[in-house]
Amino acid sequence: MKITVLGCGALGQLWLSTLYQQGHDVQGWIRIPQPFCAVNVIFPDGQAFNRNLPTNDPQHLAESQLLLVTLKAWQVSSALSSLLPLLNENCTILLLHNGMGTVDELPAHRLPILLGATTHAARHEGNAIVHVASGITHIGPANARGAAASYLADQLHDALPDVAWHDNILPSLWNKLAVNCVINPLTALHDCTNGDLITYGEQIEKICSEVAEVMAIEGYQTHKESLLSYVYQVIDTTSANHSSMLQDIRNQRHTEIDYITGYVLRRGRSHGLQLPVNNRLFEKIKRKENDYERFSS
Ligand code: KPL
Repeated sequence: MKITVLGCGALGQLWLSTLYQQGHDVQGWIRIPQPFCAVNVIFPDGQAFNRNLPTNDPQHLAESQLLLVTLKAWQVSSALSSLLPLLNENCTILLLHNGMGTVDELPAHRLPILLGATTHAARHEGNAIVHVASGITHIGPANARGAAASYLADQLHDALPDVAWHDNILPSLWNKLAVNCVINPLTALHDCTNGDLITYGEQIEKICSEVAEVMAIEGYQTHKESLLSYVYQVIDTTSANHSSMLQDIRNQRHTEIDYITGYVLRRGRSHGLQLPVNNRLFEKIKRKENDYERFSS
């Protein structure tokens, strides 16, 4: 299959390497074009993939059957707006990022779109990407044409298992959103690993309780207890991780808070809900972000 991976960060390189190894015709797409993308991944079993893969070939993009978007949530709509006119009408777009709400920002189009959430963890170490934890990628349709693209779950599963297809992907995305509402801002504010969060039980419970309230009013069957149990499971399996938001704050990069806690606050507000605990976390992260962005612009 011809595939373009938009974004060649840790997750992008993980997918590029595994799809290439599976025999797919892959290229990367990066903001500042370069002749190739150096993909250097070390897998959990110690095996390494180290190869230069092609990038930014417009012909390859036009013929791609899948555009796999691994950008940060806040980069998605502007990057995709310029690429949408270059894609063929059967190209499926899969958005894989933390948070929700990007699909509502895209310009009108008729392409099949899938949304996904992954629990694979990969991070930069020197020049390499280390695939630190295997996980599950949940995918499903964001529009009617996306519903016909379930065959992609098998292709992606063969490259980087596990991949699970959901006819209704939204409950999985909300569960992952709850995890990110807890782990990302708390680790960024306390400058700690995911595992260190077990000492913040009271705050974790309040965050989950507010997210569960929004989910319930949006029509999802959920309880604070089930969100809590999922959050603690992820804290446990990723205990040594430095969350993506902690890394963003440490490196003075823009964070995904607008699409994580910000998305929950927007949905809550539309139902007249006050979410004081999540609101405070949102403001604190925005303040940190503004402190360094003020000086860089
Ligand atoms: O998605 C993550 C992130 O860091 O962004 C979690 C699941 C919290 C793992 O660190």
